[in-house]
Amino acid sequence: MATATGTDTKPMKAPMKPEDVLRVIAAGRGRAICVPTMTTSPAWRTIAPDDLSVGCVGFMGGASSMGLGLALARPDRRVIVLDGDGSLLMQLGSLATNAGAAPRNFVHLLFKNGVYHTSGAQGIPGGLDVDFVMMAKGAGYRVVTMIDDLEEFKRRLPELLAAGGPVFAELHTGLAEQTPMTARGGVAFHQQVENLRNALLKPRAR
Ligand SMILES: Cc1ncc(C[n+]2csc(CCOP(=O)(O)OP(=O)(O)O)c2C)c(N)n1
Ligand SMILES: [Mg+2]
Repeated sequence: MATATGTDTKPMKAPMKPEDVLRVIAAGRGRAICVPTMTTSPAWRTIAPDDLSVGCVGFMGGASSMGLGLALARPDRRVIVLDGDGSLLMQLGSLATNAGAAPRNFVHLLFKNGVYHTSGAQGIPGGLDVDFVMMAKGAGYRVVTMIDDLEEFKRRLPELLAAGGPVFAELHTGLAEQTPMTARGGVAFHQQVENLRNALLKPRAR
């Protein structure tokens, strides 16, 4: 129990910078299809400006469903979803859908910042206390974990990407430098889909 003096509380660990986390993913993803959403979107299009990503902007909680469809359609490719905590909370049932479909090539990375940053940083219900790892495990994901340290993330990402999914990792991250509201633009959704389709149709060329 916390006290006014805070003497019996654990020291707070500084959250990882989301941009640093994204750079580690970009370096280790190989040919994986990536599905960023919310505050991962603006940074991802700078860090990984390729044709193998398709952003989920606007439909909260839809990123992992889009990733699931891609993973089922292309079992030869790994699919990495870069999700937001408020978004996932809005579509919690998607955890059971993803786990039930059991795609071995599906990696769900949750950027847990405790707020709806994109819409003004209002606190999400439960804030940072919501345990998404337990929820994913309860839903039936095969591999679940929490990571709050960048060096550990660097070390463990290859193992998470090689594991038989569905894989879920709750990443403790701070606020991104940009949101889709402060950094508008990027490639239109229909064009991203077209680019991804073209890239996937000639896998040997990539
Ligand atoms: C159904 C629905 N309700 C509200 C919104 C408005 N909205 C857009 S982004 C956002 C917050 C997203 O928060 P989170 O998923 O935690 O991502 P973060 O911005 O923190 O990266 C909200 C409330 C929306 N797009 N869809
Ligand atoms: Mg959030």
